[in-house]
Formats: sequence, C-alpha cells, structure tokens
Amino acid sequence: MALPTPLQAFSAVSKPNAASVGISAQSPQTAATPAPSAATAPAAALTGEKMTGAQALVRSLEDLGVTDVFGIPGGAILPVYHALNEETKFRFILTRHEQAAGHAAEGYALATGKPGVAIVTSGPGATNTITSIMNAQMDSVPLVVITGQVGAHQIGTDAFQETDTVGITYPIAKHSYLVTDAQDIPRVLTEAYHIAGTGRPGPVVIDLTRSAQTGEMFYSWPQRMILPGYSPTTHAHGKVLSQAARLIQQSFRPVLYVGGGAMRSGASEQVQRLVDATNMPVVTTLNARGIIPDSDTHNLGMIGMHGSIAGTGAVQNSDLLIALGARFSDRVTGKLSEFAPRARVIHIDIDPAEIGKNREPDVPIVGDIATVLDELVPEIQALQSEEGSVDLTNWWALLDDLRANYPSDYTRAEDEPTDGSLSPQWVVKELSRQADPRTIWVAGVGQHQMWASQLVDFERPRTWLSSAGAGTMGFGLPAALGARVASERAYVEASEAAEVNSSASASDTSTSVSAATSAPSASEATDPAPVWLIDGDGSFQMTSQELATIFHENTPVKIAILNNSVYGMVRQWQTLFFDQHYSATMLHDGDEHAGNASATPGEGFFDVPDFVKLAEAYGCVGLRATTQEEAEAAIEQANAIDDRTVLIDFRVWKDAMVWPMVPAGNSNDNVLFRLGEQPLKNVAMQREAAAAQNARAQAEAEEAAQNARAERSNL
Ligand SMILES: Cc1ncc(C[n+]2csc(CCOP(=O)(O)OP(=O)(O)O)c2C)c(N)n1
Ligand SMILES: [Mg+2]
Repeated sequence: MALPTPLQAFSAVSKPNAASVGISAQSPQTAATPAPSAATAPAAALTGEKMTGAQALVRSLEDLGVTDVFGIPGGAILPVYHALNEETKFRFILTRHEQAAGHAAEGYALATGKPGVAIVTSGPGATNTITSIMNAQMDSVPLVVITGQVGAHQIGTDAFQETDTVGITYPIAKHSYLVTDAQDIPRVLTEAYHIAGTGRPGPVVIDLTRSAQTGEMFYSWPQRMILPGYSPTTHAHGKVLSQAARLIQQSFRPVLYVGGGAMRSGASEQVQRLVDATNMPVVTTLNARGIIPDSDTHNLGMIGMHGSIAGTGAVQNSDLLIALGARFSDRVTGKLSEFAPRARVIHIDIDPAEIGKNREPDVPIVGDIATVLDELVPEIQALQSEEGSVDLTNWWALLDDLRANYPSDYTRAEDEPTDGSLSPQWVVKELSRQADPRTIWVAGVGQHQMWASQLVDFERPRTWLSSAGAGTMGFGLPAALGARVASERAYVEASEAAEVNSSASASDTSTSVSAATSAPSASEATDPAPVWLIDGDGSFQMTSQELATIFHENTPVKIAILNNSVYGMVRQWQTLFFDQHYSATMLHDGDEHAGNASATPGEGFFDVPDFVKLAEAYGCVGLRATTQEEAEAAIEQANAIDDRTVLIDFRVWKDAMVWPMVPAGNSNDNVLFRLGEQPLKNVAMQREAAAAQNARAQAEAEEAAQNARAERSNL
C-alpha cells in the first residue's frame, strides 16, 4: 500500500475540543499505531452510552435525521450491517451494484436537496462507487459514502479486499476520512454530513476500519465539529452588491446565465424574483433546467453545445452576463475566447475557486446564490425607483425573433424518420404531454438526454436529474430509484404532516390555520410523485441490474428506452466529423436478425437484449412501441400503472440528430441550427460592426479631447 495521504491520519489527531463533547483528549497517534479503543481508555473520563463503533455509526445516521440509505454489505463493513435491525430508524435499500448505490444516493440528493448516503464494503465495493463519487463531485451533489476498510493493524499488509480508498478518492471527493478509532465515529459523521451539504455541496468519503467498527466507544450527541478553516461564505459584502446592481441598471442586453449551483442553493424563488424585477432573459445549463418554469416567457431554455438558438444568441450578444452558480464549462462556452465577447460579467458562486477559473468577471461575488439574490434584488429595485427601469424592448425584439424562427421543436421535414420507425423527439414530447405535472424526470447520457432536456416541459425545480459534468452513462436507472425513494419519503412526510394538522385542527383551530398553509393537504398528494426515466439503449445496459432492486424494494418507476440500436450520440459525431465511419457504435439491440448472421428470421439472436423480456424477467411490465398509436397507448398504460415498474421499448430512428449543435471547440457564434445553417453568424457580424463603430467613435472623441487640451496648453 502507498504511503498514507495526509488525511489518513486524520481520525487519530489530538482533539482540542474533546472536553466539550465529553471525550478525554488522547495523545496524537498515527494511522499505523491506532489509538487505544475507548474500552482501554480511562473509562472515568468518558461519558455517554457504551456501544460499538458500528452501532455508533447507525445511531449517528439516525441522529443526523437520515431517513434513507443505499448499499451492499461485505466482510469489512459487516459489523455495521450487523448493527442494522428492525429498530433502525432509516430505510435501507439493498442495491445490486455499488455504483448504483452511489447514483441512487445522488438521485435521492438531487430530488430532496439533502445529502444521499451509501454504505459499501472495502476493496471492490469501494472502487465500484468511484464513478458515482466523481459524478457527484462534477455536479456538486451532496453525498456521503461510507466504505469498509480492513482493521487498522492490517493496513499496509495487502489484506483481503484492502485498497487505499482515501488515496483513490482524495482527488475526486470534497473530503475523505480514514477512521481508525470508534470514538471518532459520531463526530466524523457529523462533519461529513455537514461538509457534503454545505458550501458547494459534494461527496465526502468515510473509510471506516473494521477495528473502528468493532471497537467500543461512549456515544454522545450532538457532537462538536473540528473543522478549522471550513466556513463557506454565504453573504456578499455591500460594495460588490451595489456594483452589481449598478451594472445591471446600465445594461441594455443583460442575460441571466443560471447553473446547477442555483438549483443546489434552492434559489428558484429568488431567481424568479430577479427576473420579474428586471425583465431579463434567462438561459440555463443542463443542470438548472426547471429553475424557473419553461412556461415563463423569459426562459430561453438551455445553452451550450445543444442549446437553443435564442439562448445562445442571447449570451453571445449580451453586454452583461449574470452567472449564478455556473462554471463556464467548455460544453457551455464553446471556444472560450469567443464566448460572449462583448459582455461584462457578474459571477456569483459559493465556491471562490470557480470565480475567474475560466472567465475573468468584472464583479466577483462569493456567496450562496439564494442569500446573495435576497440582498441584490432590493438594491436593484432601489436604483430602479430612483432612475426608472431599463427598457429592454430592442433586446427582446432580437431574441423573440430568434425564438420564433429557430425553435428546437423538430418539426421540419428532415426530422421525419425515413425507415418507418418512431421519431425519438416526438416520443419525448408525447411523454411530456401525458405526464403528471409532479413528475421527476431522469435521463441517461447521450442523444436521448439532450432531447429530454430540450423537449420536456419543466415547470418545477428539482424535477430534472441528469449527469451533466461527468456525462455518466448508467446514471439513469439507479438515480431514478433514488428519486422514487425520495418521492415516497416526501409523500409519507406530507401525509404525516397533514395528519398532525387535522388532529391539531380538531383540538385547536388557531394553530391549524398557520400549519395548514405550509403543509400540503392530503388531497393534494394522493400518491408519491411519479418518476419517468428517459434512457438510451446503451446507457440502460450499464446498470440495468437495478431493476431487481426496484422490484424488491417496491419502488416502481416508469422507463422509456429510446432504442435506436446504437450509441447514438457517438454515432452523431461519427456522422458529422468522422466520415460516417461507424466504428464500434452499433448495438443491434433493436435490429431484427442482427447478432447472428446465419440466423433465419424467427430463429436468430435478434433483439439482444430483448428489453421487453428483460423487464419481465425482473417482474416489470414490458411494452414495445413501433408506431405512434402504440406509443400513445403504451404511455397511457404506463401512467395508469402505479404498483409496478413499466418499461417501454420505443423503436426510434437511428439517424435522428440532436440540433442545434456547436461543434466542440467552435465559437458559439457558429452554432448550427441544422447542417449548413448558422443563424447567429449575421448577428455576430452586426455586433462586431457596431462594436467597431463604437470604438472608432470613442477614439475620435478621445482624439478631439486631446486636441482641445493641446490647444488650450498652447494658448
Ligand atoms: C460510462 C460512459 N462510457 C462512455 C461514454 C461515451 N458516450 C457518450 S454518449 C454514448 C452513447 C450513448 O448511447 P445510448 O445510451 O444508447 O444513448 P443515445 O445517444 O443512443 O440516445 C457514449 C458511449 C460515456 N458518456 N459514459
Ligand atoms: Mg442508443
């Protein structure tokens, strides 16, 4: 095993605040020589309930208010699993793969805003979670992953299923702990949960040695955290706020560029208030779809490689970008040096490392989006009441024009499949049209994901779960499981709250009035919000085993597979940029007679896998749709079934394309609405001509002023 990383000795450092939590201070230890267990420490100095570390872990999760946990057991985490029983206060969901446990916890976190929790074993159990940890880091998802580790005395011996989990996760997690002492468990859990969910959210790993799980300790709650140096800034100071308000008040072509950070901050109300106060257009990243309703005409949709023409046109031609919790990622900016070339930038983000990382802002604001907007909107309104609001009529005229002429609705002749299969874009629109408005949408990664983001009507925040920064195929099904667990939990809690309200109203009418306004009435939600997964045939096969978890946990979801028989997104790039050489992108799972050249129709290995049979093998209802009539009926049937998972295998056109598209590395000005059609080029030319004219006028004015000064000094 490699040398310990700096954090590996973490749980054995001396504890300055120990006295305040009823724990005696121990002398500093190293990871190689574990601290004496609480049982061997002077008992008189310890207070609290005596138990094992494993029991303390379960109790800590309960005391943190964790209600749902995902995972798979194994030798190095078995004491923790032994501590789970009927009395355990949280629901435990046994997945079929640790990657899925991580993604399910992510789906749960994205739908609730609370950290998701997964518990897995050491070695392969831990490494199987790596993709989900990396995914959570890229998309700032609050996640706590607890991994088993060999006993502290065995570390470095290549013991069975030993791996350096802290070393592996250190560069891809927000924080990683190695716990060698049972007594540390409640404090480390408190800290991990806090770190995961505060500031810029992210994944925290707790690698828990077997000896810490079996060791005895004295449990007390609450715990004082020892996190010197960790205190995320949430409030902006007054000066930058007034600078930002001033810039907004001076802008005639402003754009609100909203990223996942705004969603994580729960800032949808505040974003709406800013939009209403300023009449500004809004564009969002993939992660922020739903931050304000699509039905709000200020919403120009998604920007980026497959963003709307109006959204991309707005950003490219803006004079002021207000970036809220957004990363200026390459998928959004295209060629960075040509991104929004004439715009000043106000960048608001809770993570100071994001500010100026890709684009230097004019006004940097470090803080929590919701908190900062709560403070910024009144500043803007104060300026408006003194000076009047800025007239954005001309700006909206340009954007409305782009919106009307270049809609992303796929209704052109070339969108029609030529082989009699379904149009995948039509399927997504039909799914959205028939959906319960409370639906939580989840996607895999590929063309289907982009069509879902473009064509589903999002009206509420936290109803769109998608792997954005990492683009993790296989995210979909486990994330849908996590979302369904979350919606079931929300439903139970709402029902309980309604019950409390109704019993309160029976005894005391004065309290029930205020309580009734905050809690949804039982009639508002008669079942948990449904979850629709829109997945690709390729993505689905990466984690399809989770159908078993979904069946046994009775957490039904609805699954639409846009089966184009190919790795469609990669194939689209091959069509456009690699001479239509379709190397390694054929899946054949929707091709008849494929997979076995010698097979005669009806006998061969076609349709492998047969998604309908696969669904049935896992206790789900499996349906197939090859025509629009079949599709409409299948969607209706799926929406009507609440007690079982329904999977629909939609046979869609493999040559369908995602448009618009900015080819990787290109300027957004070159966005293709379709092949050969670049609607923003003219607008960009006009913009640059106007800028050049402005610059000339400015230079002339400068020269005239200089001449006047020279003349005066000659006199
Ligand atoms: C784990 C992983 N492996 C490979 C890729 C590269 N990749 C991106 S999209 C894609 C194809 C996705 O195919 P499918 O799920 O069928 O969706 P489609 O594009 O056909 O809608 C691939 C292979 C990835 N994003 N993630
Ligand atoms: Mg596909």
